[in-house]
Amino acid sequence: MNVYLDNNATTLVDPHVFAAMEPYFVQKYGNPNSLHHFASETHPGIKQSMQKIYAGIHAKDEDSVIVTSCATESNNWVLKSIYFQYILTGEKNHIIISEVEHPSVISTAKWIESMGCKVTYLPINHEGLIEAHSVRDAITDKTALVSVMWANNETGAIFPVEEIGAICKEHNVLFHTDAVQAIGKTPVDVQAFNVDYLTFSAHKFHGPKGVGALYIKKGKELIPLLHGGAQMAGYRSGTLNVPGIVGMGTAMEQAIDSLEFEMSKVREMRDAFEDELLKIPDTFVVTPREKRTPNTILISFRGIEGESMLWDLNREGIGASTGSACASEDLEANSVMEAIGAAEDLAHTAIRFSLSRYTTQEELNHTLAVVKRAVARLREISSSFAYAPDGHVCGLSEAH
Ligand code: C6P
Repeated sequence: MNVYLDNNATTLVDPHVFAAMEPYFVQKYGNPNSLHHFASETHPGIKQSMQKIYAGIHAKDEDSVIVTSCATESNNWVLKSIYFQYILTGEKNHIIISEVEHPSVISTAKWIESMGCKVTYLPINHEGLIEAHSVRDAITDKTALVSVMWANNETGAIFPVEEIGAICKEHNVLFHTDAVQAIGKTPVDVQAFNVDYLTFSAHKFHGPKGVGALYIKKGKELIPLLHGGAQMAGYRSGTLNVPGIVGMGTAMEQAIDSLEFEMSKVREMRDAFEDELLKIPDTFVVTPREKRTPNTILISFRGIEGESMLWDLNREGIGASTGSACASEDLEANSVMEAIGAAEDLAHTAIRFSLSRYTTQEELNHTLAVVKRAVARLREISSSFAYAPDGHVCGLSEAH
């Protein structure tokens, strides 16, 4: 049986999304900026899809939603534009991010830092959460931007975006949030949460890869990074990815329609699965489940290298991860586990299971059986841990 439990890395394209996109590859393939009917027949699809995207995040008509190639591009754009607009000009000298942002934010912040900007990296607490007061404490009159993700991709922890938005508004500081892991899993409302910039990628909510967006609140304009044909109101040049836009719009509509299901049924299945996993001795989950997106579990199995567990799972058809897909080849400890100060051995034992609305109970039953077998096998041969006489796992030094 094949079981896909890596939905925080990417998702299956919803069949409705696929069907909506198809005509824009083979029939309505004109360049929307051309002056003939091949172009104009793409316009209604683009317009309707953009309306669905605006509605999905509660953007106002006067705000901008700029289609990009992915969240990585959107995140780079916000931070680099802020650098050019406020830091390079000497108006401000400081930005604030969390220490568990996606690499597309952290690496860009480090680049800005290398150019002379001060960067504050907000810590997470023992539950893997950012505390809103830490944002208030870090803001100075030279702070240009706060960038804190809506939900963490490793733990699913939902950060206090509403409070952070209010703090930024109060201090007149721009607020960006990376909502890649939030769309379709928790309500996202840029107006209610005082968001100035918001990032997402369609492939995380059953849309196609290679298309994402950046929301820009009216009056909080950024400078374009891609110059050329002045598409997207001059914000981002390049021929529009029409099938991608239609796919993202349809995926957004489906995600909003499925939000209730995700927050009830998927959560219920996740919780029951997690309860069973936690019955295995010496297992740990960092963030309390009510403070997480409904689909995510980051769990540590003491004594078992995450990569070894993945190998056993993969052999039985199950796809999971040790954390972020883009960090999975470096064999480093899980970054969130490190950030909460977990001991090195525990930090290497994290496995991320991320469900979707397509996950079935049968798949979870199969996964549970495989995990139990894998834990028994791998703990038997673990070099760092041994079984104590009562059957529990303990450090070798305790066992001897
Ligand atoms: N996280 C994960 O396994 P792109 O690749 O540009 O579509 O999305 C980047 C990105 C940005 N922000 C967050 C919070 C993300 O989770 C991701 C992608 C994947 O966790 C791949 S590293």
